[in-house]
Amino acid sequence: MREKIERYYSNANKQYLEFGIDTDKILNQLKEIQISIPCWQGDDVGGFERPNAEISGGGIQATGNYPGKARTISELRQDFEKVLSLVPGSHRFSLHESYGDFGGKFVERNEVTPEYFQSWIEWAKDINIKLDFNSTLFSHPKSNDGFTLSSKNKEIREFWIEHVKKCREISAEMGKKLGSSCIHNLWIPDGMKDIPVDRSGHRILLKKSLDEILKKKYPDSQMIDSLEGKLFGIGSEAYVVGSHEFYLSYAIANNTLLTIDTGHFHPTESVGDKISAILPFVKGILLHISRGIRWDSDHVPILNDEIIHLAEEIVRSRQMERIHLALDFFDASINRIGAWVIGARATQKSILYALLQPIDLLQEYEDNGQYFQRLALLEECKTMPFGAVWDYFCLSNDVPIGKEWIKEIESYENKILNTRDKS
Ligand code: RNT
Ligand code: ZN
Repeated sequence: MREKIERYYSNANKQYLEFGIDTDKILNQLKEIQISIPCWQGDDVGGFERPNAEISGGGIQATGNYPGKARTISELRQDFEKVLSLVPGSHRFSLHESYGDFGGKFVERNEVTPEYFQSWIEWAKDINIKLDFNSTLFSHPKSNDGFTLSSKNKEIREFWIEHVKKCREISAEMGKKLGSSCIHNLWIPDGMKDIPVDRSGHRILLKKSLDEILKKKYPDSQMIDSLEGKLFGIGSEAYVVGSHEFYLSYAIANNTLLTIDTGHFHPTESVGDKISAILPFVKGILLHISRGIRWDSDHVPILNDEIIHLAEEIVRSRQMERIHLALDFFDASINRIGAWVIGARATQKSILYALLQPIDLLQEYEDNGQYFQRLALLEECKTMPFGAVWDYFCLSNDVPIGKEWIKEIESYENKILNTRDKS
């Protein structure tokens, strides 16, 4: 097997060299690109705040009831370690606040401290990964009326302001302890089902809350803030306070990152096109790579046209260090470890696909007005031996090649996941 993959790769390498592309160099580059993988794919966004916690409210929804979901912190860690063994390269784990190690007691969201995340930091050190973090402003009675940081009720607003302040402190602790800046992402569910008359009031309150939250500065080496807008959610169809325009403006004015979730736009909008429009104005972009079907359905990303276009724009920006790759999906209808791996590998494949294009020549054609040549070359890229390069990448990073990893997941399901529902 190894010998065959190496032979195919060596041929592919020659073919790409004729295109002016050095695949060895590209694979070294790909190896360094970290993807922040969401903890919440492992348990349908349940978390460990209460026993058998389930996602509720907030306009997001995990559908499906495939057996074997992680019920405890140790099961979630075990599952994620399996994922890491099947995804080439070294990656990050993105935690929500509701996944703290609360030791069986209930810790209110405004009282959470870094101590509840020490065991996560230790685990991350042990397995040599980095962490990212997310405030959790859904699945809570204080967000049930549809508003959090933009609530007209001062007590509710202050409760959530305190929560996010605490989460930033936790993020800084993670970044400091692990020696890698932790991105703190903030998404809030605030919005209305039907047409509001006071759109502005909530937005002014949200701005004030954010100003208050961001007063405390942390060094970039510890944590960086990112803000995530969206178009609509279940129950917030008519009005979302933290819309794309709101956060785009806020991020530019306040030097934060902007989160772009690929499921948070109208289905006909091109998210790839947004990269070059936004990047010159913001500190950086955090991508939540997801696959929406008809709506923000959070399906597992696959190697489709949208993700390829996005990857091409990331690579062509030539500023990849300012674009942070993260995934955001939660599919409860298929094997959850399999979902994680498909999404992570598809994202890596899309970046590899984009890196393997002769950008300089394509650019030259474009600058010369040689549009036929540009289109023809882009078409030729599609039938280059991309798969042989991907397989070799897997081989040289000690993860299963081709479809081999499907068997690994099947056996993990038989040995581990299938025992969970019985115990
Ligand atoms: C919701 C946002 C948000 C969540 C996670 C669980 O629409 O996309 O990023 O998916 O925080
Ligand atoms: Zn998201």
